[in-house]
Amino acid sequence: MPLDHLVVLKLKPDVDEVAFFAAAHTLKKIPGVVSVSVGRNWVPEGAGNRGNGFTHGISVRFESKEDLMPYQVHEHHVYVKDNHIVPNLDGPPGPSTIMALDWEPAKAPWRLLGSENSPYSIKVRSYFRYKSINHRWILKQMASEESAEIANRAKLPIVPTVSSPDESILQDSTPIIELLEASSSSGPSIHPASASMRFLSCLLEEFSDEWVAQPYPTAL
Ligand SMILES: N[C@@H](CCC(=O)N[C@@H](CS)C(=O)NCC(=O)O)C(=O)O
Repeated sequence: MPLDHLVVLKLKPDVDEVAFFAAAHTLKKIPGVVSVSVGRNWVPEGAGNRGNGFTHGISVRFESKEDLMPYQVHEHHVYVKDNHIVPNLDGPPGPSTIMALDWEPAKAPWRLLGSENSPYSIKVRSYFRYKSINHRWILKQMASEESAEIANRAKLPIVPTVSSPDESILQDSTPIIELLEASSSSGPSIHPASASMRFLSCLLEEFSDEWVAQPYPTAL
């Protein structure tokens, strides 16, 4: 998972921005750095500017959080900090001239559009709970903007309908669960370890899911 590193700076009014921006971009050559963005706060003073005196920002994306500490002590980072950042600060290095934040970008949750009366919805919700997958349960009956937004992207007007973190739509409870099971390594498996028990488990699932719900034939 990537790590985003944000540094917010209060630089002197007469900072040589061309040199400062060029130096910041050279940080890209440090191992683990995916991208660098640097610039001046473009909102003018008095026009809704909420910079609290801070004037510039540098954001660095790393391949992973393991890259941050080696970056901090990397000789090129130390060079850029000592020669282009600290001398340009509008005051001594401290809380009023520099701040930094680092975060792993949080994934949007899975969203499960379902109904309390729908056994297929409850089946998929049980799976999300069993695997401790971060998700939101959205009731179709509530007819909210969010439920309409998910339903409108779905091919079929049925529940459960699942919207993934990357906004793709999944339908039909068994393939939804199998897809999640194949793509996640976390949590307990829903399949028994032995091949014969796994076959039996799939057979029971298939029977209960597709056939037990069918109307019983009254005449042969
Ligand atoms: N094979 C589908 C069946 C889904 C299904 O039949 N859902 C019913 C509710 S249990 C449904 O949405 N019916 C239409 C509706 O409620 O508007 C699955 O396993 O997800």
